[in-house]
Amino acid sequence: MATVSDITYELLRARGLTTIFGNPGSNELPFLSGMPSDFRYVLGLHEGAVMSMADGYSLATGEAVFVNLHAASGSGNAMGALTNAVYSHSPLIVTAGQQVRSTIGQEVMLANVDATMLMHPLVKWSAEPLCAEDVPRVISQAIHTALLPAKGPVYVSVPYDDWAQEAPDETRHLLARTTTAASDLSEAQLVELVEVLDAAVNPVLVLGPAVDAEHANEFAVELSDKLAAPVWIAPSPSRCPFPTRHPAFRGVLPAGVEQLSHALDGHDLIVVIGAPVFRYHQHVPGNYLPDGATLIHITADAGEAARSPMGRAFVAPVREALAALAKRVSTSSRPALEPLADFPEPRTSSDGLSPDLLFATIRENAPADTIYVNESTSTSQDFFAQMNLSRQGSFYFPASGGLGFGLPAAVGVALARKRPVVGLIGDGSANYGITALWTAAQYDIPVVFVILKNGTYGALRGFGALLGTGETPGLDVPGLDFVKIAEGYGVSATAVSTTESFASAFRSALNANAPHLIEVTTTFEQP
Ligand code: TZD
Ligand code: CA
Repeated sequence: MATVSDITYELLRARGLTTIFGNPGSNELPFLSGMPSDFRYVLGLHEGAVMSMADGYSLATGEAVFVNLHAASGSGNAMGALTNAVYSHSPLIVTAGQQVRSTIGQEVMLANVDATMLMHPLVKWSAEPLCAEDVPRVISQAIHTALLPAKGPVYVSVPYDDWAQEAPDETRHLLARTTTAASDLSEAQLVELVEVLDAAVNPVLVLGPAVDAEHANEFAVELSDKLAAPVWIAPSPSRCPFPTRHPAFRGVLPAGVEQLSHALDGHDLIVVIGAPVFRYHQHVPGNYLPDGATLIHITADAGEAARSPMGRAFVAPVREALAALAKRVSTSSRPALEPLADFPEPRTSSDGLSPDLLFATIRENAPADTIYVNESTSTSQDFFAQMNLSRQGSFYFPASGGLGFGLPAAVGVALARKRPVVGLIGDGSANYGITALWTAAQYDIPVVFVILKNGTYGALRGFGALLGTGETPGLDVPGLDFVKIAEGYGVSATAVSTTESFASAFRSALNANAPHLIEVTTTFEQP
């Protein structure tokens, strides 16, 4: 007779979940001891890094990923990173080992007290099976729940002694189960949307991460071409949904109410696709919409639609909606948009590389299919102004703004994809996920980590200036030597401070086929 462990592993194999990201403790040993040899266990040294590596892997593959953490303490360590997975709709099956069933009530060491409540505010669903026999079904439910729209992380706590119990034969039905969802825009909705788009005098598209996640980038280009409509990326982007050198590309919308509606001034129709409306950041009150504008919102996430403060929302799969709209709208008689001007001339300085000079140098030296995982918070505008991102899946940024994503997510992305991966990580951000360097070294994962060393939490200085909070404690991060830190974790590293030395270190790192870290002295520019 098969055990709960046997059936669970069969189930994970049937769902393609054979790469497991984890950090173990005593509670997880019975699960780990049953792991078949065709599974790959990727060890992370801190649960925040484990979660972000898994997130990166899921973002790059578009698939569910299984995560195994230790009890409440390990789960707690992962929760900051989990906030990013929530807003990027990553279907992570987060599991944690629980103590022996009969002893949990005594609160023995490492019992996960009230386990289902722990991640409850963040995940789509959390559970602890009511008996051992139900463990495989609960894990099956977790996988299907994570993957049904809108996708997102789930949490399951499994007691120590459940894995060795016998699984009832009927459990085998789980192996062949599938769940699919269908809820395309109706014919009537499509007709109405096409009418609105065709009638607009000066429409604008605002695209979000779901366009990239659903591989709908080309439909977005087709729609903007037919409408001769400019395209903005929705504020605080976690992915790049549109080619940044296309004539229609206008940049990333600012994340303040006032500035955002100002940027959209003059448009009578604003069509937001695959993004929340809107993910503001700096609180600068103002009018939500420019005068005379109507907003249409298309998203697969009903919660996202419901919580918006304005607009008419259509809850539907983004890829299908974009494809249908691109096909059906009339080709506009407005003139085609002019090609973009050349890249802006980068600033130069004797104190180090300006961020835009760094990005220009990266653009000139990296292969066109490079994937950038960015966690350099004060330099986003320079990044989008200087980079030529043209392919699906070329850019990732922490979706909730929780730092500690970038460095480990770059490792997860590189594990999942054959394309070159460059992590652009601030000298502040790097510290929250630094232990992923060890995983990159041990598993020989070829990421080029570029640490932008400006000595400060630059974005917070930018906020301070914008919001008028003046000089505050806790904003500088001097005294960090990332070459030594990287070498301590087993990753070779170089420190540079000129364009030429950066370009040469960067080129050899790209060719190394092994992880390498480049610490580059950068200037701080007020964002
Ligand atoms: N802690 C966590 C987990 N997430 C956060 N977002 C912050 C703290 C606050 N924070 C920001 O929002 S940006 C930032 C902090 C500390 C500065 C990051 O500094 P950096 O990049 O060196 O990585 P810049 O370019 O110098 O801003
Ligand atoms: Ca910094």
